[in-house]
Amino acid sequence: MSVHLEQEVADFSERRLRLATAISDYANWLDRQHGIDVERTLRLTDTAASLRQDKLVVAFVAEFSRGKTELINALFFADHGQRLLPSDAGRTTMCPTELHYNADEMPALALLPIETRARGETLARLKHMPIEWVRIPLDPADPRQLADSLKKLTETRPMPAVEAIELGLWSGEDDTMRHQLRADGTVDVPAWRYAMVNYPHPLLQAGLTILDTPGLNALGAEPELTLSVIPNAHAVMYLLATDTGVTRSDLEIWQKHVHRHANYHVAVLNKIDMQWDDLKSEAEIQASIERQVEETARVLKLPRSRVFAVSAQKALAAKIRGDVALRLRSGIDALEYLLAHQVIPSRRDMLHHAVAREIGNMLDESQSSLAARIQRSSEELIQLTQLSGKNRDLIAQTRAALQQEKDAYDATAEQFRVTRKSLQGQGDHLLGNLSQATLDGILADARSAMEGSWTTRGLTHGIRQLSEQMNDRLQQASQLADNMLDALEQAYIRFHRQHNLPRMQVPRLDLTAYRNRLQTLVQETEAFCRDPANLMLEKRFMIRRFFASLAEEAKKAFDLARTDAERWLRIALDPVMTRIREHKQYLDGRLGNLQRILENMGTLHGRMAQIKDDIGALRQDKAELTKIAAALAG
Ligand SMILES: Nc1nc2c(ncn2[C@@H]2O[C@H](COP(=O)(O)OP(=O)(O)O)[C@@H](O)[C@H]2O)c(=O)[nH]1
Ligand SMILES: [Mg+2]
Repeated sequence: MSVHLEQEVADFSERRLRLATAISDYANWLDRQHGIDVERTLRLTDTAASLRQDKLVVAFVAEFSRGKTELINALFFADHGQRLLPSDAGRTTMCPTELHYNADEMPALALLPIETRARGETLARLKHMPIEWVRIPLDPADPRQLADSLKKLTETRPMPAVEAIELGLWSGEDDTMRHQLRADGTVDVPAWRYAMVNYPHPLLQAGLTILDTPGLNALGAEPELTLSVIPNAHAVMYLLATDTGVTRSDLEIWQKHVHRHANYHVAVLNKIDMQWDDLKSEAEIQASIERQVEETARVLKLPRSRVFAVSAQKALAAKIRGDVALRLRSGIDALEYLLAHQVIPSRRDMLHHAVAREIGNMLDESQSSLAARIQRSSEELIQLTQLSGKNRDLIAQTRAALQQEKDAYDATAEQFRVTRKSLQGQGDHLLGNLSQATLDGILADARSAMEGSWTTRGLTHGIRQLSEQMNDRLQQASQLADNMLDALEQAYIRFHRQHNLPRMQVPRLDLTAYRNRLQTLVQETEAFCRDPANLMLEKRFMIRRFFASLAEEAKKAFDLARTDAERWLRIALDPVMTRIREHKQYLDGRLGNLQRILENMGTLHGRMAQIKDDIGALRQDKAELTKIAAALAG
C-alpha cells in the first residue's frame, strides 16, 4: 500500500471523526441552552453517529477474469507478502465479496449459501440475519490461514439442473452453458451467493469498503447489485484486459452497470504485461499500449485521462519483492494516486457539503438567536442605567409602556396559536400521504397487478403503476409542505416586523430526489425488459426477483421521503415555538424586574450587576459557538 493512499485515507478518517466531534459539541452546546431543542439535539446526535460509521465504497466491476481480484490484492493487500484473495491462475472468485472492517465483531469471513436465492428476503435484509451465514474466523496474524480461508470464495458445487434453472443459475437454452450439464443431471453453480470479509486492515479500519464482483453478465447476477449496491458505491473501477480488448460482453457491463450509474468511474486496462515483448523496443511497446488506451477511451466514450493502463499482476509481484522499477512499469502508482487524491477528497467534500446542508441553517439560527439575546440584555441594561437616580414615576411609565408591548405581543402569539393548529392539521395530512399504511396499500396494489402476469410486459406495467402512485403521494406531500411554508413565513414576518424577533428561515421540504429515484427505477425496469439476456432465463423466477428488488428500492425511497417529511415538520414548527416562548419569558422577566424596582428602589443596582453577569455568560456561549462553527467549516 502506498504512502499516499494510506495517508489520505487516514486523513479522511480523522477529518470525518473531527467533524463528528464538532457536531456532538454543538449538540451539547444546544443542550446547555436550557435543553430546549430536544428534537435538534437528537438529529445532531444521529448525524454524528452516521458520520462516525460512514464508509467509502469502491466497487470493482468487470467481466470474469479481467483481474479485479488481482488488482484489489495489488492495491490494498500487497503488504501481506502474498496473494490474500484468490486470484492466481485457475482460481476465480465466484461471488460478490465485500471487504470492510467492523470493530464490534471478530475478524471473519461470512458466506451466504447460494440456496438462499430461493428465499424472498433481499440481500440487505439477509445481512442482518447472522444465522443464514457460514462464518469462518480469520487470524490476521497468520497469512497462510487467511489465504486458505479466503479460497472458499472460489468454491462451486454441483446442483441438479432443475434446481439451478429454478434459481436462475443455469439455462439449457444458452449455448455456452448447455455443455456443462453432466450425465447425472447436475451442473456446477457458485457455492456462495455473497461474501463479507471483516478484516482489520488500516484502510478498511479507516472506513474504506471494497466490493469485488464476479462477472456481472453471468447468469444469475443479483438484481440488487445492479439496482442498489453498485449505484450506491462512491467510485467504480471498471476493468478490461489488453488480451481480450473490449468484447461485447465487456461493453454490455459497462453500459448496464457503470456508465449510467456510478458516481465516479474510471476504466482500467489491465494485463499490459502481456504486451511486454523483449523483441520490441520500449518505445514500440508504449506506443502500442497507448493506442489501446485511446481505443478504449473512444469505445467507452470516456476522456483519455480516465483510462488507466496497468498490470495488476506485476504490481503485486513488484510490491511483494520491493522491485521499484517493476512497480513503476506496472502503472499502479497512477491508480493509487487517483484513489488518494481524487476519489477520497471528493467523498470528503461531499460529506462536508452534506453536513453543511444538514446543520448550516441550524447553526445560523443558533448564532442569530444568541445575538438577539445579547442585544436584548444590553437594551435592558441601558434602560436600567438610564433609570438609575430617576424618580418612581418615570419607572412606572417605563413599566406601563413595557406592559403595552407585552400585551401586543401576547395578541400576536395568540394569533399564531390558531395558525399553528391549522399547520398541525396540514402536517398530519402531509404525513398521511407518506404513511406506512399508504405505502402498504401501494405495494399491495402493485403486487396484485403483477399476479398472473409475471411477464416483462406485466412487470413494466406493474412498476409504472407503483411509481405513479408513489409519485402522486410525494407530489401532494410537497404541495402541502409548500403551503405550510408560506403560512409559516407570513407568521415569521409578523413576529419580526412587529416584535423585532430575529428573522427565521425554514428550509423547503424537497422530495425531488425521491421522485427522481422512482423515475430511475422505471428506466431500470424498461432496460431489464428490453435486455435479451433476461428473456432467455426462466422468466417467472427472474421477474419475481427483479420485482422484489425493485419494490424494495421503491419502498426505501418512500420510507426516506417519509423520514425527511417528519423531520421537516418538526424543525419547521419547533424553533418558532421556542422563540415565542423565550421572548415571552424575556418580557415577563423585564416586567417583573421593573415591578420589584418600583417596590424597592434599592434593588436597581443589584439587578444591573445581574444583567452584566448574564451578558458575560452569553458572550462565553457565543465564543464556544464560533469555535464549533469554525470546526464544522474546516
Ligand atoms: N498477465 C496478467 N495476468 C493477470 C493480471 N491480472 C490478473 N491476471 C490473471 O488473470 C486471471 C484472472 O484474474 P482475477 O483477478 O481472478 O480476475 P477477476 O475474475 O476479474 O477477479 C488470473 O489468472 C490472474 O492471475 C495481469 O496484470 N497480467
Ligand atoms: Mg475475482
